[in-house]
Amino acid sequence: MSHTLPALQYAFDALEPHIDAQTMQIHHDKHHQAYVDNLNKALEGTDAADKSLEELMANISSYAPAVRNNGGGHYNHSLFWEVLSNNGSKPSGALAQAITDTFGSLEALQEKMSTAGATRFGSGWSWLSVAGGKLQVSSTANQDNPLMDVAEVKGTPVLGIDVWEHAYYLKYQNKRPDYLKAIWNVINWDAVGARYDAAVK
Ligand code: MN3
Repeated sequence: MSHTLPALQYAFDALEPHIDAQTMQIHHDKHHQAYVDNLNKALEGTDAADKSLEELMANISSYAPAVRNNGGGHYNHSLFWEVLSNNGSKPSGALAQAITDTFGSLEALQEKMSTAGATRFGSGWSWLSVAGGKLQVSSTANQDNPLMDVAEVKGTPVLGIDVWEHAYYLKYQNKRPDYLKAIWNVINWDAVGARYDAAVK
C-alpha cells in the first residue's frame, strides 16, 4: 500500500485573505507531496510498507527518522487541510461544551493554542487533542504529533496548526503571531467537532 496525497477539498484561494493562494498551492502540491513521496521511499520493501499511518505513529520510535519526519508530515498535513475552511463555522454541540468546560471560553482556547505555536522554537505544530476524554493543548517540534509514542503529551489530535515558516512566510514573513491570529478566521469547526466526537466515543 503506498501513501497518496489527498486532494484539497477547496480552491487554493478559498482561505484568502487569511492564508494566500500561493502559500496553499506550494504547501499542498510541493511540501505535502514531498512528505508522501519520501515516506513511500522510506517504507519501500520494509515490513512497515503495509501499515497505516496511525500504526506507524503509535510505534514511531522503532522506525527510521525518515519515517518519523515524513510519516508525521503526511499525517499532520492531511489533518491540517481538513480542519481549514471558509465555511464560517463555530464550535457546536459536545465540542463547544467541552471547550467551555476545559478552557472557560473559545477565546481562551485560541489564546492557549496561539501561544503554544508562537513559543515553539523553530518548526513545529500547535495541537488540540483528546486524552482520557479530555481536551488538551500542546505543541510538538518538526513533524511530530500527539499520536507518536515519543510525544510528551499524547492524545488523539482534533485540531493542528502548522507553525513551520512555509505555512505563512510569503504573506506574514517573520510575524508568526499575526498568522496565528488570522488562522482562527478559517478553522473548520464542523470538522474539528466530528473529530472530537469520534475521539470521545
Ligand atoms: Mn507544513
